[in-house]
Amino acid sequence: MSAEVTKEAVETVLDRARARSLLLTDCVDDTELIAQHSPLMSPLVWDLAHIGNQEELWLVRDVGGREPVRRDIDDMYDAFKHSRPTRPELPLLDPAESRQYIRTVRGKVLDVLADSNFDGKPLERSGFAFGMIAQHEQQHAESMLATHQLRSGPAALVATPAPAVRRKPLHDEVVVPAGPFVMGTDDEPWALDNERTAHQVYLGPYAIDRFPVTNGEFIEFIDDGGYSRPELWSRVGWRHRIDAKLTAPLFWERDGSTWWQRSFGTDKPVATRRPVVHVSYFEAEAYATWAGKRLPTEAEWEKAARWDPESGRSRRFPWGDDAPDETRANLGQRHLSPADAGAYPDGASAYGVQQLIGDVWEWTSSGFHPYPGFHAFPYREYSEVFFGGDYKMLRGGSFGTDSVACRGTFRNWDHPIRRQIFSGFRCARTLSGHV
Ligand code: AVJ
Ligand code: FE
Repeated sequence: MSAEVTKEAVETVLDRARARSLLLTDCVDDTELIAQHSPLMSPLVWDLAHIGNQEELWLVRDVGGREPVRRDIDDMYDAFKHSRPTRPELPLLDPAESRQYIRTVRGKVLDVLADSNFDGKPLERSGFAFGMIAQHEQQHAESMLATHQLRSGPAALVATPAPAVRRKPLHDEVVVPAGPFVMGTDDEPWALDNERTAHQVYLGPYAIDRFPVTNGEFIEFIDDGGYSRPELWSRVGWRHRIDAKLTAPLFWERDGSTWWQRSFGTDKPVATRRPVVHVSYFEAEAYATWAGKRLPTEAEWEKAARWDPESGRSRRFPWGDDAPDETRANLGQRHLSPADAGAYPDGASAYGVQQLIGDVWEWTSSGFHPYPGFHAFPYREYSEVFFGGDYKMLRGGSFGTDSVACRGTFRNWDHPIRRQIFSGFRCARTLSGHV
């Protein structure tokens, strides 16, 4: 979004989010919508009505000051009151009721939008509350996509294959010289509370991989005994590797000398030139150690992605300030996998780092902490209650992230053991001396 956010633009992103939620829930039958496909995920029908409930709370009631549509269901769709494994036992709205509910809410929201004053109170300024709700729906759509990947049973989703690159990418890194840069933002209209405020950070010299680590590279780590060498793993990481019996990324299976990967209901040989996906933080960390490197910090990731040393300012996206499109990043479930390393040269950052936005969420070594001047907005439960917890930050978005919920400043987080998300990584290393 540029500084001038129009109501047409708001309607476009709300429509796009809704079309995707419906696509993800209309492609399977009611039994599949009600089922819990993994204890890590909600039933799809819970996500669907939860999307509508958040929209009702913030846009119909708070911004619009209108009468509640269904106050009686607030408790059931409050993520903090019911943990994921317990959600199937709730007397949830059934699929037809859920669809009806979100349709009713959306009708009222379009009415509220027409009346809203984008220059008014903070929640409505630049359409923030509407943007927040569009991002919320898209975040749940990405979770629903992860649920689809966990489903057993035949493929329900279709998409064109992600772009391929003939040439094998070089093991290649980019040097980022020492110096300050501006992290976070004050003027991105739909930035969430944890992306604020803009502040200067000084970093020493480092190198960062030009591309995310690929499946082919990850296989070299496996073949070199990566999963059986405790010295490559952190203490907690190795503990987890043993307890969870990790031997390869999630959804991988070996057949003789060939690695196979289950992807949205279809088995395919692992595509060696694509970024590795479905690895935990601990696996990423072990790989980096094996490679003689480490994971980047959040600040290192963001400087490589946003800082333009020539103009001395941070960009909204690696390539500049323009919104993502299909020539620059693999986003929005346009493809159902990451694209080959090197597939988006036009998405390169000022330093020449590629595929920072889209393809895979990238693990960083940083925990979740507020930036200077943080204040919870509009609710503590989006970010603040997670600060200091057992989380690692992920950056850049995946092939399953919509562009409304992805930008150079966007911060995601999860537990370091998680790998049902579309998580990969790239490596970095400290450089010594003057660069
Ligand atoms: C920011 C992706 C970790 O999905 O748990 C959705 C986003 N917050 N509903 C999540 C979110 C409330 C959140 N993440
Ligand atoms: Fe939510």
